[in-house]
Amino acid sequence: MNQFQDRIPLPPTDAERSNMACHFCIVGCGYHVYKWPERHEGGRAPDENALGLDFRKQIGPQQLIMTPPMHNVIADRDGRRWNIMILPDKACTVNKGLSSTRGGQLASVMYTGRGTSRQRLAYPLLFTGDDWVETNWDTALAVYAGVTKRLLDEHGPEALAFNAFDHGGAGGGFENTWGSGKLMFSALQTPLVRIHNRPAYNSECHATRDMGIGELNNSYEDSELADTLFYIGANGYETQTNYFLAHAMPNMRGETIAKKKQWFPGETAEKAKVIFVDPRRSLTVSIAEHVAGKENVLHLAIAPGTDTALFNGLLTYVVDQDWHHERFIREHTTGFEEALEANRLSLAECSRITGVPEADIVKAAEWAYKPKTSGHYPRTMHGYEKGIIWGNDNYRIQSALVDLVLATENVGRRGTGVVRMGGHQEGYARPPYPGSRPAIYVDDEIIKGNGRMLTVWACNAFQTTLNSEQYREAVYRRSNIVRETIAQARGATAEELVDLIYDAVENRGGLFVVNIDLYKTKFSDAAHLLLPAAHPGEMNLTSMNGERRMRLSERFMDPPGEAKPDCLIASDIANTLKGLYQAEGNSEMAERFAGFDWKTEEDAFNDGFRSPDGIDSQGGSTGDLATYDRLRAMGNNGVQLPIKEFADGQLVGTEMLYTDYRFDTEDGKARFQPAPWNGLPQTVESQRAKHRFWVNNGRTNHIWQTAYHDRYLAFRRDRFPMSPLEMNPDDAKDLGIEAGDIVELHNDYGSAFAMAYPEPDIRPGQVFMMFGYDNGVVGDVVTPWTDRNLIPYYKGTWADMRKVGSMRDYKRTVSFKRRRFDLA
Ligand SMILES: Nc1nc2c(c(=O)[nH]1)N[C@H]1C(S)=C(S)[C@@H](COP(=O)(O)OP(=O)(O)OC[C@H]3O[C@@H](n4cnc5c(=O)[nH]c(N)nc54)[C@H](O)[C@@H]3O)O[C@H]1N2
Ligand SMILES: Nc1nc2c(c(=O)[nH]1)N[C@H]1C(S)=C(S)[C@@H](COP(=O)(O)OP(=O)(O)OC[C@H]3O[C@@H](n4cnc5c(=O)[nH]c(N)nc54)[C@H](O)[C@@H]3O)O[C@H]1N2
Ligand code: SF4
Ligand SMILES: [Mo]
Repeated sequence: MNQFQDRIPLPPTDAERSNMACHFCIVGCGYHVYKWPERHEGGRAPDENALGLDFRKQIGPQQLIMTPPMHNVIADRDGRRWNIMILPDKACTVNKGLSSTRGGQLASVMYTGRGTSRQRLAYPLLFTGDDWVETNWDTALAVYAGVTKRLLDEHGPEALAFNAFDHGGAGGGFENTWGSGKLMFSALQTPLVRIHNRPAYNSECHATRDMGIGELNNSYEDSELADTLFYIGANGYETQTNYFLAHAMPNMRGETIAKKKQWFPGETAEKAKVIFVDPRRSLTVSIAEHVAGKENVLHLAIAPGTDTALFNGLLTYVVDQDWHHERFIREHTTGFEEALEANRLSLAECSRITGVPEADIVKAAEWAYKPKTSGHYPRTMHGYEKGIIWGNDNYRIQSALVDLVLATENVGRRGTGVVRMGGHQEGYARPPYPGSRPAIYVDDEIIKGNGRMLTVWACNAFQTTLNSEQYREAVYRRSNIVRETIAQARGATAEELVDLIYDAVENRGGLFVVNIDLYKTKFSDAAHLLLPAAHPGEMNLTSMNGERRMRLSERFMDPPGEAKPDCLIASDIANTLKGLYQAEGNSEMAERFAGFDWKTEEDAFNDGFRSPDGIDSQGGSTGDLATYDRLRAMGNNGVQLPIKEFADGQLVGTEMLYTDYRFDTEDGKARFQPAPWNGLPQTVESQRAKHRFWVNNGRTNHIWQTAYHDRYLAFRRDRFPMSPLEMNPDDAKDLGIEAGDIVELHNDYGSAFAMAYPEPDIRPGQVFMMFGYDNGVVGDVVTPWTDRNLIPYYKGTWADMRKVGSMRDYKRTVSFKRRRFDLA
């Protein structure tokens, strides 16, 4: 669809206005949704439009951000059509009125009932063996619950596999994690569950949690207060955009110096210094140089996967200089001496392993940890994300990083922190996972022929998992067995279909695949049943952002057709199963599926987030203080979890964790963990030894995740018709590759196709491919290696490259202009 038109109507004064936290990234920017009847509009005088602005003259710079993609005309179920406008909220402390290229198009991704938006699933779809047909919920649920029950009765829960979201924002939220979690863990009790972004049910942050430090421990404001901003494997401008623009950048410009002086009297306060640890010169590095001045930015372009060595070298140097905090270490931590002993690494060794000059390692240590002129310890905010989470041995790297942070007391003080920059918003409320740690490598089980039914819920591993070529191949092969069986069915009732499917998965190695999504996806190509879900805006949904700020995004429109919120799909499934067990007089099993009598998403919220005991929830013990009404009243600023109290009509939250030195361990002390440098894993090393290019991969500003909405938006699709692959121009020349050519990366695990995009900032022998796209999947060359807790090393694989050929259309229509902001 084309999002651009030459005029947009203004909301009239009586337009309905509701609150919405952007559904996409962790930052959760505040937006206002205006809704008013189609063919009406407000006037340009300030008392004639809902924004109260005077459009008869030029609006001031930065006074308002309003673009055509922020407007749309949507359809409700009764057929009435409405204008909607989704504008960033100036009063929201998160984004301060800013939008990003992704959140700025929220209105464009809402269901209009026309054009490409009709790609949204509106009714359950059943695959008849050769074609999809629309069906009703009764039939869909009878098939889903019927197969589930046969498997549960005759096999036990291990036959029931799930790929499931565990986050906030779209395809998540406290309501939906609770609904799906209660179904999977309390009712079905299956351990064969993997999370949307990794092949097992585990944590992205096992190490830091084991050390007593939760991963979201400060506020966005701490990036305004820090002396030094330390970005580790995080491309903040492209991936947490408005956090970077609204909080980090003002500090880089020196605009927060007065605030720092006020907060920390007597301490030296200057504009921020910025350190990046990233093998690649990212857009964020170039922007930071532009904003802060090159002399205030240090880019440590480490050799891929060598972060552990870098942190250990820094720790050793800092302790040798006596810049560590003895008193804090003594009183509030354990295990310092052992960790130091294990991690010790000389400057020379550190430099040799990481490829970073010794002088730069020393400079980083001085910027981040050397006492300031005023004698105070510097306040350094450490923000890390997928460069180390999906790095070489997640557990080891995080241990090494948190050791360094603890030694220098960069946690629990304002202006500091060691935090995930984050991916999605968070919204976790689930009963405990019934499996163990390490959990089950679910993808591997599926490849080996285990699991008989797979529910794919708001995620799409076909584009996003590791070793994805082999995974897809196994799922297609097993799914086809079921498809062929279904194709034989003539005039079969739902019950007869259940018997046929059961036979195919039980006796012939088949896999019954159900996809619960907004759209038909690449994964749906292997599915047999599709259930249509609703997303934020079409339901009320609560989530928290990267500073634990919880908001209610309000429903302002209907979902398409008969699509439903995920939590209510979960309750439908549970209630259908309960009915089946009751019908055969099995009250014990029926009881397991009790407790799903929810009418609305608010019922699910009250049952999960607000329920008092036994629940593994980010709500904590005071979650019950948060009601929908109270959250609605708190608007786009919401409340930072955990909630302290409800006083004077306000929910009172927590800005920073660990200011009281009570860490999340049994004795309340933070725990150092030994983390010696351990090289590359053998599986990865073997690819490195054989192949020419390190295949770095990750995000670009324009595209959200698997492009599930973006693929239908001409502006996005035309920008990247295929996954762009940034590569060094000399390497390109050497292989006879030009911008816009199609190339193939290949190694022992698979091959991935991409569109060449030469970029001088990419080092020779390295490439950067956009992850997760539907046209060119980098996961096809990612090895199956994981760390001890089954966390993948998505960023670490090597491959050879071949030119497939030239693509006339790409060359004609795609801009290959540099995406970096160059300083002359
Ligand atoms: N090589 C490589 N692989 C990676 C990564 C990497 O850096 N490199 N990163 C990993 C990371 S961090 C992530 S998060 C994953 C992302 O991997 P996925 O989670 O698989 O990708 P998404 O596009 O977020 O999938 C969301 C799906 O849910 C649907 N959806 C959206 N909203 C709703 C809703 O409200 N309800 C329902 N039922 N469906 C909805 C969308 O249409 C889409 O199909 O990829 C991981 N894989
Ligand atoms: N525009 C946009 N924003 C997004 C998303 C999106 O799809 N699009 N997705 C959201 C999600 S779910 C997530 S998880 C976040 C991810 O946010 P980020 O982690 O910031 O994004 P990535 O691009 O995956 O990876 C970050 C950086 O890791 C670097 N890297 C690779 N290998 C190494 C290494 O060995 N060491 C170090 N130190 N760095 C390395 C890469 O060069 C890259 O610049 O983004 C969120 N925001
Ligand atoms: S920065 Fe993230 S949350 Fe904010 S508007 Fe952009 S995508 Fe949405
Ligand atoms: Mo993510």
